[in-house]
Amino acid sequence: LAENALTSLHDEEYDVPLNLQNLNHSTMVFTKGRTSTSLNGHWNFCVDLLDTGLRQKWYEMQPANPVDRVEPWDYDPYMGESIPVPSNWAMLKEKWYFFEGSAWYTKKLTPELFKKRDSDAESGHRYILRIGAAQYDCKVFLNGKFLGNHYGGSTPFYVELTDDLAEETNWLMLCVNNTRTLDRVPMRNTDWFNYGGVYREVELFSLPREFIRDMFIRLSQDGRAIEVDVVVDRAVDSAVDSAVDGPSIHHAYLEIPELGISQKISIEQGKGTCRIAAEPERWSPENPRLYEVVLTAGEDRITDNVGFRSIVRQGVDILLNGEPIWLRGISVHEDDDTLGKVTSDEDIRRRLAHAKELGCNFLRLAHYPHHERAAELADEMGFLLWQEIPVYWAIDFDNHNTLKDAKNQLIELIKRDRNRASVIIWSIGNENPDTDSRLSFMRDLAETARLNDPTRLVAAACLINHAKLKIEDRLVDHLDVIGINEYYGWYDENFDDLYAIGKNSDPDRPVVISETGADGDNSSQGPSEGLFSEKYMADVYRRQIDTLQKLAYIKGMSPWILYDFRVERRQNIFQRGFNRKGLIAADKSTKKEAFHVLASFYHSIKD
Ligand code: GCB
Repeated sequence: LAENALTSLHDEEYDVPLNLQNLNHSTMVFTKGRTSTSLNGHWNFCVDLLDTGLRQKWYEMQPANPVDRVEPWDYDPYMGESIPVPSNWAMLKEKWYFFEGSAWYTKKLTPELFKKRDSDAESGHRYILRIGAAQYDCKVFLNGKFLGNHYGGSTPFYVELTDDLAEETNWLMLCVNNTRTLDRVPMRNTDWFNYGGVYREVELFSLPREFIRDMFIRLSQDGRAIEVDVVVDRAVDSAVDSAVDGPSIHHAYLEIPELGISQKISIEQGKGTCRIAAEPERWSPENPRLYEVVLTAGEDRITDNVGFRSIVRQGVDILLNGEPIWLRGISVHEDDDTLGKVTSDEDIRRRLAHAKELGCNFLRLAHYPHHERAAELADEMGFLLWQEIPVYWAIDFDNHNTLKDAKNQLIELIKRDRNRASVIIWSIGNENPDTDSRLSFMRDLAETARLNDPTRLVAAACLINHAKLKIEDRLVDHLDVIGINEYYGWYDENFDDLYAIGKNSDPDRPVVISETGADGDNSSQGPSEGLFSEKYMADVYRRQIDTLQKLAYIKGMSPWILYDFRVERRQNIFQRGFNRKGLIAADKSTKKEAFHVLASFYHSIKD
């Protein structure tokens, strides 16, 4: 009740025209490969536990005319403390470690940022702000005007600044709120840390008046052609548009030089679609072949590096380029001992290098969309990916706003990464109770995934009926791949049960063990044997491998997890604020015994 009251306070009492998910997937812009101006770096910052800023309208306070103040504000967004962006505030100061609430970010945008450059389009400019990720609700204000808000902590969002830019200095403000509420996705209870803040890059894009908003390119289902969908956006109702009365775009041109493709695509009412006969070399983990793709439309031009491959489910098999594949995987969180959820190419490359050392061809990026560089680097280095949205445990399946939020996060993830050959699975949930409302909620998500991307497999971490000792979940009928999280040897001690489940279940589609594992504290404080010891953990891995490899319908596994990761809820003497199921400690270098157990299994089945 208290939580709901707080939500409605946000909407009504603060008098901000809050438009839930105003900045949703429909505002997305294709930005990969484009040049941008970075707005990373220092931003003025202030935590605001009581949401005073929304009540006092700090965003309306302009530095140019401070005399307009009717009363003193309790904070001055143009002075005071600053923090780096991207960052998570929990990692910056001890007093912010557990802070949950709103925080204000203010950045001065100098006129040079908007000066016309030689390379710029002739027809005018549109300025698009891209925020890589902000946990969880982000309200965007420019020069005191509310431009929209975004829900969802791990997907990028875009806001057009063009019409609201001042001639001289502009002030950009963000109000980011990471409060966990029952209606959010995820809700309150998660097994990872609630890192608040703007923790991925902030960029400004200068685009021509008509620009390419989206491109979806893939191998056709029959494998004989390349298919592409294009969306071109035209400035509507903007000052730029009324000033320049140019024609709208009727054609786009696709080039894939290495395949000799140069194709004209008709655009009608901003949309075009095309099938081009082609025989590209297939992308696979062994041969991660990427082709440069160039799309031009009017004065706009985008490029991408794309791999072409097929992925289908046939009976209990997963076929990559027509061949059955076994997924030698590992689960990973986006978590760093000192940086929180801030990630970098170096961090992702280290993760993939460790996965390679394990003998993996597959990673489960749990439990929310990771940085887009993860899929780009997996494309380059040859890994298959399971990507997911945080429909985690018991979220509010009866709430239509929760569904709206989950669907939006799913579409934003799919639209961001659907040109990545590495991504083979969209996962729509993790260990959710089998209720009627959950079934209809998740059926809707499965349909949404297929509608936005008919070329990949849909999965979820499903349920085991522990009384009947078999896989049993009504959601299974709506999936291509059944994920199973099981912790025999850890939460469930009796290993014979795992064997019984294996025998009692007769799934008609592939099963991937999306999680299994055990905690192992390998520090000097860790026990030498029994629960929480490295030795016990390694034993669990041995027994798991021994049991699972006998089940023919299991087509892969992604044990939990590559690195120890931070979480508020685990505070026993061996955990000390971390989930210690990592094969490698939180320092991302000290390997535990179980690492070598899994590596020797994966290397033994590799060929
Ligand atoms: C699970 C969850 C995962 C937890 C893990 C654990 O089943 O999906 O988020 O971290 O178990 O360690 O308990």
